[in-house]
Amino acid sequence: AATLARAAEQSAVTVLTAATTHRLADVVPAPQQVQPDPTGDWVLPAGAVIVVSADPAALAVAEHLAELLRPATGYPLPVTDTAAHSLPVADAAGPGPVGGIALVLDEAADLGAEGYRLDVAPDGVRLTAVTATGLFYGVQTLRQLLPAAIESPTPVTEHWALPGGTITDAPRFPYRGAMLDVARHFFAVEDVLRVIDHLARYKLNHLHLHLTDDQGWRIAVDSWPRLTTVGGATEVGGGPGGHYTKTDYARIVSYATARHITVVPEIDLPGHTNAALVAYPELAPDKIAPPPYTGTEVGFSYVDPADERTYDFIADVLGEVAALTPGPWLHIGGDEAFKVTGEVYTGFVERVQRIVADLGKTVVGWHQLAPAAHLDGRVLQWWGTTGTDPTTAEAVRQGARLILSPGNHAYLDMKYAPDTPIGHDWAGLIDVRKAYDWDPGTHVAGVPPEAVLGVEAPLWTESVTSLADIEFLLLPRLPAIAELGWSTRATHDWADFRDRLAGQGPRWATAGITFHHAPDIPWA
Ligand code: TNX
Repeated sequence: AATLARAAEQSAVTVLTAATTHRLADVVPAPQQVQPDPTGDWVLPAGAVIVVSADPAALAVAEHLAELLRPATGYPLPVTDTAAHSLPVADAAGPGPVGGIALVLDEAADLGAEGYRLDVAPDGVRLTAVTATGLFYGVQTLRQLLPAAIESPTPVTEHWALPGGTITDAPRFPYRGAMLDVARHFFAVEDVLRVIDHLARYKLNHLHLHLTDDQGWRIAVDSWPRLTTVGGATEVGGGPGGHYTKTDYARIVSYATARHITVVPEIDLPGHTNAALVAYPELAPDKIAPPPYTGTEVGFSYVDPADERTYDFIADVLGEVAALTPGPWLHIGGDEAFKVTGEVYTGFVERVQRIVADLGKTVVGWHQLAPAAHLDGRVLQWWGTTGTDPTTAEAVRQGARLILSPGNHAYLDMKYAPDTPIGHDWAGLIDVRKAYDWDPGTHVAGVPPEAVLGVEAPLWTESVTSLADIEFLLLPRLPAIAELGWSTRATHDWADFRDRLAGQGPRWATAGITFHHAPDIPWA
């Protein structure tokens, strides 16, 4: 009788599994290779353990996984490293621990620096990667394969089933980012951390912070304190503005680092500098402080390119920002400096590029930097809407690499549709399909795929005043850009993407994340 009862129980479990298990391919961004094994489904038991290779970075990823799974499951999910644990996870070819999740670092695995393999079998789950970063991406995939209820902040009763099989995955491009403009409207550290969470879900690895603009200066610089006390006290629409102390910025950087995300700070020069000029009129061409600016026009302000003091200022600012920033990049803007033209502009940019290089950092700038002389390693960020610019193509021929942020596909401040309550339309309307249907590898004429470092989705915030606004514009388009950065072109398919994206809706809803119920997505 006991045997019969157990058989009945098992078949009930099987039925439930069939009803609640996702397809192994239901992941955004699309994984490179998916081999489902319908006999391999696994259910996370209450007593599951997470076992991890004895390595501090891998251990941190295992803890991150446990923290993602504990709130909804209510399970303890203890984390132990293999040195302290007897389960046979060191054998990379063998099965995972019975009833557990193994995170295995394997230097010999053929998975690349960011790749991972996920094996789900009836006796457990094994994640394998060469680096902790690869494990982190595997964790994001694992999370998406659990029922949407896993996003609940409080315990729920669920059958925590995972679909059986193997995923082998790695990114197409090394640079996958999003930008948040904290200058037009200021956003608290907590909001930025939440944006970082959204990036991490979709395997983005760069957060570009647009820290300075006409309407506000947002990062503390000890040697020029009025930048924040005066320059930080304004924003679009006349609100109070704000700024990040060095401690605030360090918090953002460390939160990002823990999620394998590199912060790219932007100090926009020589234009977009009204807030700095209000604080330090000596930087202004006429040495007269302009009035604070809280409107949304562009292109009127600039620091004096003819005054040596300007370059002292820039060296001080970039020096302090570089010292706070562990990542390799310093973004120097360079866009819309309409009043600094020709040789004055290129001469200015060339000097600033040198300052960045002397600080040991790599220059990133908007593609307006293109006519300035090449400097080794420099990266241009394409925000054009036409797909052609001979000057940019020439800069690439000289060795510049390109980050793709085409205004008419990747600008998350563009409206979805004419009736979108916030956003702009100067680069056109961007519905989800428009955000998805382009190829970063071939988008700009004369720029070969090898010169493309990756993609970035910028969010300008002239019309954005709250975290809910940010999320509304980010979701569901950010995953589209993330997929273009991560997934191999062979997986590109609108109908398939649309269906996978639909499955994200219940996750966001469960997690309390705002999103646009875009009509082109068949929301689950
Ligand atoms: C252009 S894109 C800008 C920003 C604005 C944005 C609004 C770029 C490099 N400059 O200053 O915020 O358009 O969409």
